[in-house]
Amino acid sequence: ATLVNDLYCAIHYQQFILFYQIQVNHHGQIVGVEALLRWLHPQKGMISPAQFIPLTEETGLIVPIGDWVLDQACRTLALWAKDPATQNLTIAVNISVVQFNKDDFVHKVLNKLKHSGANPKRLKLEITESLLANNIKDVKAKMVDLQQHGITFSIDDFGTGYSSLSYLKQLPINQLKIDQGFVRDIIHSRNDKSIAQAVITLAKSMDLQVIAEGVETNEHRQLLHRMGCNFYQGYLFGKPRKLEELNLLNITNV
Ligand code: G
Ligand code: G
Ligand code: MN
Ligand code: NA
Repeated sequence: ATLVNDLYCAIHYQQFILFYQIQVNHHGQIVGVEALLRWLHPQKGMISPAQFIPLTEETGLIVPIGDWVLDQACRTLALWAKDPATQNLTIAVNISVVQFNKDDFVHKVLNKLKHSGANPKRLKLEITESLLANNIKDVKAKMVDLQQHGITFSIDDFGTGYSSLSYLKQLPINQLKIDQGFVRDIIHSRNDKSIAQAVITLAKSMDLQVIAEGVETNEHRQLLHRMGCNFYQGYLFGKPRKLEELNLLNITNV
């Protein structure tokens, strides 16, 4: 059987798992998590979304799969709302362009929040610049609608896309995510450091939050902190894990 055929059955057979990776502030306190999809294939084992998301976008399967991800995230938020230790944490969910561009996307998200009882303010949607490459009017209308209900937006892989920067002032964006491709060699690469600094400066001057991903070492973290970055995500703080295996206690300064 091909991977596509297997994908059609994967939801029904409950082969998807949602992992969560923590995000911390400059004190090392957990502020939220990013939800990261995993596929536990019966023969091939754990498959990364990088290997199957493109296929789901071509086939439209990303829509039911994305629905499942949002349902899980909303359920977790509703659960966390009951505990003072977790009630302020956000969950960031990756949203594919295909998913966002569906006419009923806004309606669906709002319904899922309502149905689960999750606080919209704790849901963050991670979108990429590719979404902003066209039909900006339509995208803006949807984002504004969601934002007015309390949902926030983060631009994932910022700086790796092709879109113009002018959208930043037109859209209700809350956060820029520095791509891990700029963080990996930031200690030794002047170019990567310059780009990361430009993103941080841009974010600050526009009153946006900025988070660095792929933070693997203390050197990464300390340099980014000196550069003005206030939020971090990466293996230094924790790998993506199942909900049950997440350690949501504060991470002390490592
Ligand atoms: O966790 P990992 O590094 O394997 O993720 C690889 C890529 O898959 C990342 O770029 C991430 O944005 C994407 N991804 C992870 N989970 C989801 C999801 O639920 N929906 C979509 N559309 N993309 C996801
Ligand atoms: O593109 P996006 O940011 O949505 O995906 C994040 C991806 O990066 C996930 O697949 C996650 O597993 C991976 N990731 C998270 N932290 C680190 C890290 O510190 N180092 C590396 N190499 N990958 C990471
Ligand atoms: Mn992401
Ligand atoms: Na990214």
